[in-house]
Amino acid sequence: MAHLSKLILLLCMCDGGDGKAAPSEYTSPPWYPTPVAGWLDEWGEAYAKAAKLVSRMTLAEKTNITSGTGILMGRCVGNTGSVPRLSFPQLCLQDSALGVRYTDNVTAFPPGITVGATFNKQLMYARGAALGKEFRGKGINFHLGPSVGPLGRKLRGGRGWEGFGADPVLQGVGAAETIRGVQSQGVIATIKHLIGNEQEMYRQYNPLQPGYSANIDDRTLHELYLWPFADGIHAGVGAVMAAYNAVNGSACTQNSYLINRILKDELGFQGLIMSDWLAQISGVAAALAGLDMSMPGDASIPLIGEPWWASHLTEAALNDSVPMERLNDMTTRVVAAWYQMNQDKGFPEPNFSSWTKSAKGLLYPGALISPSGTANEFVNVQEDHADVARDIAMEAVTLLKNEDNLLPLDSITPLKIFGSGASKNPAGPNSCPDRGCNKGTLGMGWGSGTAEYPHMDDPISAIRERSSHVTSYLTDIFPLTAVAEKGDVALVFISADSGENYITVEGNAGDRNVAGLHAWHDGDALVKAAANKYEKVVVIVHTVGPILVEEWIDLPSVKSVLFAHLPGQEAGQSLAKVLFGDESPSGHLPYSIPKSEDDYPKSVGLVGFELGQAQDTYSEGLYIDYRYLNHKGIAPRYPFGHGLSYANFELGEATIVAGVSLSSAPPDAPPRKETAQSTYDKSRPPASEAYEPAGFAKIWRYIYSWLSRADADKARASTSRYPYPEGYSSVAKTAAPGGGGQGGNAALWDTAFNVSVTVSNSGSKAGKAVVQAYVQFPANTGFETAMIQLRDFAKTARLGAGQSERVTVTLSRRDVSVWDVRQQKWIVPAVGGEYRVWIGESAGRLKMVCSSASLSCRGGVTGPAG
Ligand SMILES: *[C@@H]1O[C@H](CO)[C@@H](O)[C@H](O)[C@H]1NC(C)=O
Ligand SMILES: *[C@@H]1O[C@H](CO)[C@@H](O)[C@H](O)[C@H]1NC(C)=O
Ligand SMILES: *[C@@H]1O[C@H](CO)[C@@H](O)[C@H](O)[C@H]1NC(C)=O
Ligand SMILES: *[C@@H]1O[C@H](CO)[C@@H](O)[C@H](O)[C@H]1NC(C)=O
Ligand SMILES: *[C@@H]1O[C@H](CO)[C@@H](O)[C@H](O)[C@H]1NC(C)=O
Ligand SMILES: CC(=O)N[C@H]1CO[C@H](CO)[C@@H](O)[C@@H]1O
Repeated sequence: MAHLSKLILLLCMCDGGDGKAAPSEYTSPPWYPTPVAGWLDEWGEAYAKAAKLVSRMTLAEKTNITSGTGILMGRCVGNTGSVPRLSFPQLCLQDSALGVRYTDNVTAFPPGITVGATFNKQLMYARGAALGKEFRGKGINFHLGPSVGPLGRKLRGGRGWEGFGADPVLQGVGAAETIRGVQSQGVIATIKHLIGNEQEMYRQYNPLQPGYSANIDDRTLHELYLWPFADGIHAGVGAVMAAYNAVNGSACTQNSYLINRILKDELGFQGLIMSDWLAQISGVAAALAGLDMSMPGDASIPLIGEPWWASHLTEAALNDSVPMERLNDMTTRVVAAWYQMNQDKGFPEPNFSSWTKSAKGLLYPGALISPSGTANEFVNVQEDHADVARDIAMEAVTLLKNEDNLLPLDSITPLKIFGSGASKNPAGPNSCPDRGCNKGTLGMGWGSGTAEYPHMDDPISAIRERSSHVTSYLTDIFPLTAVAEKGDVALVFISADSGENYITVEGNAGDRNVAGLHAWHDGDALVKAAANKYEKVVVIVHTVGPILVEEWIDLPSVKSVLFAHLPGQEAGQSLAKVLFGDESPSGHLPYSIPKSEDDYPKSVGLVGFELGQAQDTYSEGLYIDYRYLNHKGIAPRYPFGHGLSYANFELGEATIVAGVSLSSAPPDAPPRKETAQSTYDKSRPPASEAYEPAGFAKIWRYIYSWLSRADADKARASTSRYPYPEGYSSVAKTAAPGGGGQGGNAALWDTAFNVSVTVSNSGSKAGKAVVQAYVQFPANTGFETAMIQLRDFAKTARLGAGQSERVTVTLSRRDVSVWDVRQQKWIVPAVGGEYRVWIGESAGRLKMVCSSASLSCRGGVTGPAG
């Protein structure tokens, strides 16, 4: 969601975006009609109930619930219309992926990137469940998260921190666990942004320029960017959000191939897809292309009461432009998602307002004249969720370097603390709207992916509790007054921030366009100055993503480096527990740290700055992050997955067992079952179903689905034919070969191989170990693949000295497959060929390998990337 002041300036071109065309090899073929949902068993009951209810709805009732009522026209950032006659309520949609946005008494959890760095599936789920409880407690039907797009292809991309890391499996596991957690509370999760939203600048359509086009080939789409969406759908996610940008030249909100064919047919998505806020650029075309919900309801110019849908969709159905089958399907998808999460059984109504902090306020701030009433009930939904937030922030702390075992610290060593990031923003942690500044401890990036901090537990307070010998210099310029005593340890806090495009912070319009990959506020100079004066320096980094550390990482006094990522509200104790050794660090990098930005190809840099549609062509294909560096033989400073511990872990006996017997393609999916929607009357309804009731007291500029009697009659009598897009058809297509279940062919999730390994702690301090499993495909299969690819991971319990645990990681059929563009299926490129499963603690440090051919494992090896 973007910010109002900027949105108001966004008048749309609304033509599907013909700017400078995408390279001719990148096109999105037309794909119509939208598959009618309800054929999968997991959703069967919800569809049966939904069909029963929707079959009783009038036309204006149906179009009321697939559109928002307009921005600022209700308590939430998105509010749908309702069907009062049948007791179907308005639905509330609310940001963000890390906590309930725009309200109080909630938890500001760490964002996705920090969650990814824990490599802990239980914590991923626990955060999802806690989020679900808080959203439910505030009366929110749709949680607008998790975010897995951006995937993290661009190191400078502004919103990568909202997702779990620069790898499809880490993103996919993070998304699936979050979704299961959120939906366990009866709240509909919304996986976003479909797809290719890898940078912030030039993402939106505006009068001068269409949003950029992400030009992605089919195999790269499937193996990297679509992968976590498939996992989310496999986990049963109820909603998807379409991105602002285009793919292959066609806007994501109306790309029929992307929505109808890939999302709904191949991935078997049974929920609903909504637009990002004001991302929709057409009415009929978007409906035909498969969009199901218009958010927040306004057309391109908000706040004038003009919708793309609602009354206009009613009109489009009456004049026969949008077939009733499509309209019924969108409505049914919304109602089915509501039943699927049991929201028909006592779901609370919203009890907060996004638009005021006061108890009373305008009910419809977007209206010129709005009634006032209760706005906030201040329901406290935090429970003990600060514990989950703190555990995540702590388990994410990633120790990159620890020479001479400088860490952990004791309580008597004199500490000198540098950097404004050690303490909270003096003006208050929420003083900048949507966290649009980098002042004080950086707990999250900026934009719509934020929440208000209920408090900020800052590092300096937590450190002072542990040590009586603390001197602090909380500035980013090294103070001339800094004193040095014998035995001093200097702790230097530096940071790097980014966020969403509608706010520019220190010249950065979302992406790190000015700051590059260096620490902000000249953090490099601060570290160097401290390293010059003190013999023992610990660098603590709060960051949205990779930063360059080359200027100081090899300085002899820089002994220890900790990445605390973005800790959310619990930044202090989580760090102190690691610094002072109550817990060993157990975080691992969710991306690689390169030595230079030039180590990556130009294609993953920011694009735009030109007339016409900016073209973002994924010419690096399957090679991003460690996949690229390995492919080119470039050593990173720290590899993906790297993270040290105070404990010392060793891998013991390992075994590999085969699961299902593999065949080239997975077994064909069974034919689709009949959907409950097949009972619908598909004929065009009478105009009377759209008539606005006499005497209804309308709120000015609110979006309604009714038409005046005259307009309804006129639309119903229209005989002109809609100029359907090329390739349009209303005849159902045969099912995509790659489909079958939720997320694709159900057999893709069968176990191909399990690897079990014993991890033991041979050190003297307790800690948790992370086991990472990377697959290496057989050579010469006809499919080039990345040297190694993360496929699964596991984290042990806290192992004391001498303790061990046996962990199992799983490779599914999909994990040993490639996407075959010609067959449009995942295929195992070499059935019976030798797959190697590398086990270790980072992509660069692999200590054991198992072979699928000999079904045996060996230790004492060096990984393929050295
Ligand atoms: C985009 O174009 C590429 C190259 O032709 C094609 O492989 C891919 O399927 C297209 N994707 C979409 C979503 O249209
Ligand atoms: C549409 O929703 C609004 C807001 O909830 C409600 O006032 C109106 O009655 C609904 N219209 C229909 C046709 O039910
Ligand atoms: C607010 O949420 C609480 C807890 O979920 C619920 O019991 C209550 O009904 C809600 N308040 C309002 C005014 O809807
Ligand atoms: C029917 O109504 C819709 C919505 O106003 C409009 O976009 C479309 O062009 C109309 N179709 C025809 C054939 O006039
Ligand atoms: C693989 O491991 C999982 C998780 O431990 C287990 O549920 C499954 O049964 C195992 N499958 C095989 C073939 O060993
Ligand atoms: C427990 C708690 O944090 N309550 C707060 C809820 O929100 C109101 C309004 O902001 C505060 O006054 C309460 O202190």
